[in-house]
Amino acid sequence: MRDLFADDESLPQQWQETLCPGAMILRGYAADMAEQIFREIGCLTDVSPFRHLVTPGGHTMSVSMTSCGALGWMSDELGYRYTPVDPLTGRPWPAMPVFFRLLAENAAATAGYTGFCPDACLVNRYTPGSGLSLHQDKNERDMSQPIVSVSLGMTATFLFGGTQRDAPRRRFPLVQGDVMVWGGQARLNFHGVMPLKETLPPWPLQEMVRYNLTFRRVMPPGVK
Ligand code: MD6
Ligand code: FE
Repeated sequence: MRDLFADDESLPQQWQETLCPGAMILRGYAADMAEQIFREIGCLTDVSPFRHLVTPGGHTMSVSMTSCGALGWMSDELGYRYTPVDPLTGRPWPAMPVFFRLLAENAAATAGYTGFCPDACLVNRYTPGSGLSLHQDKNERDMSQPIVSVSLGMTATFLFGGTQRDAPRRRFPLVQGDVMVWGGQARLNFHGVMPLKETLPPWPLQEMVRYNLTFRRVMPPGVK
């Protein structure tokens, strides 16, 4: 669907692109929130800084990560999991900014998933050469909920596959402000991010970096 106000150039362009049943990209959805999101990332990384995690296989990830919310995602020799405490600081992860939660909840509802209430937000930071190999997001206990993913900073190429690792993959550019929502029958699709290329960072960034926020519901409602 093309933007309702497409003839008004003062408004950001927004439209929806369906990747497959259950998954869509809301193009430009968060474009006018970029500055506010960068400010929030600055605040939360003062508490829980970006760090390069090690996979269970012993490989250091090229993307650096942190989290906010009741639960944060981590990885080490013992496996992938969510924890209430940041292992780097020994303190709880910073709270999820209310503005982040509302952005995720509204984007999910726009894509047809009402009542999304994330308890974890993983923040990824890419620099040129950083990428994410093909994976499934399956550490969440509540698979009935979608994932909401917000792209900021430099454009990346997203790889979107099927439920089997060797299924064909399609490539989608993700630019600053694009929000991806996926769930339902696409919830366990394999996906990844191609190594970031050196390009011009979008306003207001001064450095070659891409950020991605992924909001998840890890625990079923009522489970502590
Ligand atoms: C990224 N995103 O875009 C990495 N996972 O930086 C993900 O791995 C991802 O965007 C699940 C759902 C949406 C995503
Ligand atoms: Fe993922």
